[in-house]
Amino acid sequence: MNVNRNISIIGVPMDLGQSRRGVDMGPSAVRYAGMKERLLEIGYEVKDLGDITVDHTLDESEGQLKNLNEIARVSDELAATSDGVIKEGNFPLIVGGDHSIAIGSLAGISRNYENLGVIWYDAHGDLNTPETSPSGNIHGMPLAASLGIGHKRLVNLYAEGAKIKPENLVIIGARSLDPGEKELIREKGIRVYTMHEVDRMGMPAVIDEAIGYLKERTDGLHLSLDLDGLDPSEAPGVGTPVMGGMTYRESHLAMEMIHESGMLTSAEFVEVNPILDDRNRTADLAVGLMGSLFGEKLK
Ligand code: 4U7
Ligand code: MN
Ligand code: MN
Ligand code: MN
Repeated sequence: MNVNRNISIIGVPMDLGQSRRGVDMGPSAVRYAGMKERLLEIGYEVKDLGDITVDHTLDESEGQLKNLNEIARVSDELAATSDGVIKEGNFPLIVGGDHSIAIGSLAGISRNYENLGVIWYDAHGDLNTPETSPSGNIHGMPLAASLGIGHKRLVNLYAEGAKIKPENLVIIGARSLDPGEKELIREKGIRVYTMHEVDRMGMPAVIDEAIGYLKERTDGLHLSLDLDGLDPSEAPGVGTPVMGGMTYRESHLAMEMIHESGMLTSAEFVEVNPILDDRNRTADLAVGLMGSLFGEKLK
């Protein structure tokens, strides 16, 4: 399998999945940091499909779930758009927005594979349900919803039931897991490389093992990269920073190795918040990581 040479960018200016305003400006910040130019420079055909419309004036909660209706509506549109991009033979590159958008991207992308593999690069597990969530914020729930666990509006989005299988998922960089998330990880036997494993094994062994594991069982690979997976000293522009994260070099190496695997079929970069950032540093970082992920040559 070779990396698709035709990339379609989809912006999702969503900030309803969490409580820090400003992450809706993530797609603009990443565009401003030169995403398209960087990919063109490497030699890809790049089409920017623009942003999906998000209505931020809506502010409703359904029980424990904040802004459920508008998040579900946007997710449905994102699912259809990403599904369409793959059906046209292009590579969907989704830019957020908060991580709740992964519910829509995975719903649309997974339609095209029997066994979609997912690498979830994040400080968090995003495996909460309305019952286990300490915050009611949907950006802490997309992975659970995609596994078929949680509110039925999110679980049955775009298609009935689970979109991915727990054995096709690898979480990398976790260092803030809530009690309910830990329970779910144990119950489903989800493969998680916490910061402990990243420190002990080193990033090369983590990625080698993750890729080897996914290669055997999957027919597509989606990377969902939450910028808070990196250390806040390097990615300050995120809403839920957690100390002790992956470094700039570790993250670039991870991207380079994922590229080398030739397995990647879709990707998303989320949680860039320019209001909390230091002169667009986190958006610049995201674009640099895209360079490595898409095979930019160092020499
Ligand atoms: B992100 C949290 F409680 N687990 O559910 C929650 F710590 O997409 C944080 O990874 C979720 O940034 C973070 O609210 C979601 C919290
Ligand atoms: Mn996170
Ligand atoms: Mn996340
Ligand atoms: Mn966050």
